[in-house]
Amino acid sequence: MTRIAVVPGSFDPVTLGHLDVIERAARIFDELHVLVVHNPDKSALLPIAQRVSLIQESVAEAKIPGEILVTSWSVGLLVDYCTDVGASVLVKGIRSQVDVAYETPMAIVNRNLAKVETVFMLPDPAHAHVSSSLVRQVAALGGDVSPYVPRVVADFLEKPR
Ligand code: COD
Repeated sequence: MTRIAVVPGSFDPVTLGHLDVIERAARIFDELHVLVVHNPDKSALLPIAQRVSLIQESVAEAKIPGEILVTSWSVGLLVDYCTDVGASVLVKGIRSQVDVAYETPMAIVNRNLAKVETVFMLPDPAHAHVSSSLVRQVAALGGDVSPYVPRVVADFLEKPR
C-alpha cells in the first residue's frame, strides 16, 4: 500500500523550517503532498499560486528526493483533500508549546472527522525560531531574509514588486 502524507500550511512564504520538515517527511512516506491552504486568521503576503511555485522551485533546488506534489486547496475541510487523494496522515511541524496548543485540537478533530492521523515532527534546532511571519516582517523592513528562506524565495522577496 502506498503511504501518502499531506504537509499542509500557509507557506507565506515557504521557509527553511518548512523545507526541513518536507525533506524529513519525504524520507518516511512514499508520496508527499505539500498543500498550500489559505489560513483565514492570517493576512496574506503572496497569492496562493506564487506560494506553490516558490515551494516547487525550493524543493527542486534542494534536490529533495521522493514523490513530492505541490498543490493548493481552497474548498472545504483539509481532511476532504486527504480523503480525495487517499492520504491517511497529516504532517505538522511543532516548534513550541504554542504550536502544540494550536495543533492538538485540530489533530483530534481531523481524526474524528475522517480517521486522518496527525504526525508531529520536531524542527531542526537551527530553524526552530523561523516563521513565515518573521520573514514577512524582516522583508517588509528591508532586512536580509536569506538566513531563513530558500535562495529562490530570498531572490523573489528582494525583487521590487
Ligand atoms: N520548523 C518546523 N515546522 C514549522 C516551522 C519551522 N521553522 N515553521 C512552521 N512550521 C510548521 C507549522 O507548525 C505548521 O505545522 C506548518 O509548518 C505550516 O506552518 P504555516 O505557518 O505555513 O501554516 P499555518 O500554521 O498557517 O497552517 C495553516 C493550516 C491551514 C494548515 C492550518 O490552519 C490547518 O490545518 N487548518 C485546518 C483547516 C480545517 O480543515 N479545519 C477544520 C478541522 S480542524
